[in-house]
Amino acid sequence: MCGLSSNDAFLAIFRNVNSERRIIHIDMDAFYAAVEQRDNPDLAGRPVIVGGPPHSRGVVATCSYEARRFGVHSAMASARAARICPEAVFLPPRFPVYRRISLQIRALFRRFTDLVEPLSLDEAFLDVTENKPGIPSATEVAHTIKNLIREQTGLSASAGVSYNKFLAKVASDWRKPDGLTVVRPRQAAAFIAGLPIGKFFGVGPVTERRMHELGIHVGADLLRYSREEMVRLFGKAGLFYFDIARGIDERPVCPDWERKSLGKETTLAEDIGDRQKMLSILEDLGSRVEQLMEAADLQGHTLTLKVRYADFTTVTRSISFRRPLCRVADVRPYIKELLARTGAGERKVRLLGLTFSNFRRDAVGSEDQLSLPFGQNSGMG
Ligand code: DCP
Ligand code: MG
Repeated sequence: MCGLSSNDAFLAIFRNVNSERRIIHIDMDAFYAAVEQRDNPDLAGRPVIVGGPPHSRGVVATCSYEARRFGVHSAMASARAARICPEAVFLPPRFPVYRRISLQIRALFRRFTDLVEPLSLDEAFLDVTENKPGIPSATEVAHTIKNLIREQTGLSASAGVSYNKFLAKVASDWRKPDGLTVVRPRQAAAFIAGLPIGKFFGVGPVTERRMHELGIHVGADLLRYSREEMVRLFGKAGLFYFDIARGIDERPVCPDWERKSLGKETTLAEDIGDRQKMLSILEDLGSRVEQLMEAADLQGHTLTLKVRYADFTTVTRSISFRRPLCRVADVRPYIKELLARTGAGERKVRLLGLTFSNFRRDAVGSEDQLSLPFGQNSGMG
């Protein structure tokens, strides 16, 4: 530990941070559920759950704030949600509608800047350091965008404004729904110091547990560790945590057309050796990646599987298709094939990831015809 104790030293860390940029993170409130309530006034003010039906093995995609009061949340088994909130109305998702609204709000964002990076159907980063209308205050821009979203879609969004992506994202989540939270450079140190570690970018449930075991509960606890200790404890991600604990996050807002790949990975709650289980986890990852790809209106010619074994060695396997794809239904056989080309199963696995790359940007095809793979050994091996 580097033994940081005095408050002055603590504040000094933040003094050299680059705070020139103005970043906004926008996140729609209870997105799918809010759309359902908007389109059916009978549902206003009632607990609404969008997701799989309770008698199936489905899960909650999202729920209205009325349902959240009962303890219902995303990813909860629908059966359990029905038990704790018996009067809830269950509805299946209507993706085409959500997608249309998503494009609508993205068009609004582009009135202010072309530096728009969608993270999913309902959230995006905007770099408004220089914005098209020339509004000097980023807070003002965020306020205007929230109002426009409400006027044009009838929905509410929450916004976070700060000088980097990490802080903007945490801020948008700070006072939901209909929130607007600004974290000024001067406030960042105190804000991060008190922030629960689970709210940090990239800290999933597994890392969160690990940090709790180490006695790291809030941002301030991270400051006790040197860069080297962070790397020893958390690998490459440790470097990132080291920086964001100090208010440093230089990642640029990366618009679609600059993006080279898009994917997701997940560290498993425990190492597994059962391939069937791995495939079902990859299926979930695949649906999340599919949503991100669709939100960004992207399709890829290449799919890469990442496998990290229990001993932390990592391999990737790629496959390329003639026709660009993004749907899990289309790539399911390839996922299986890619997994078969690793040692997963014989060796236990601690992390799985799926990434599309090699994008096609023009007209997204509408037929669902499966293309034949070519160059199966291309990409990383
Ligand atoms: N979603 C999903 N499965 C999850 C999480 C989210 O299908 N595990 C979908 C449904 C959400 C949408 O993505 O409506 C946006 O996700 P958010 O995490 O932003 O959740 P909400 O917008 O629903 O609520 P909040 O007001 O907390 O942002
Ligand atoms: Mg949301």
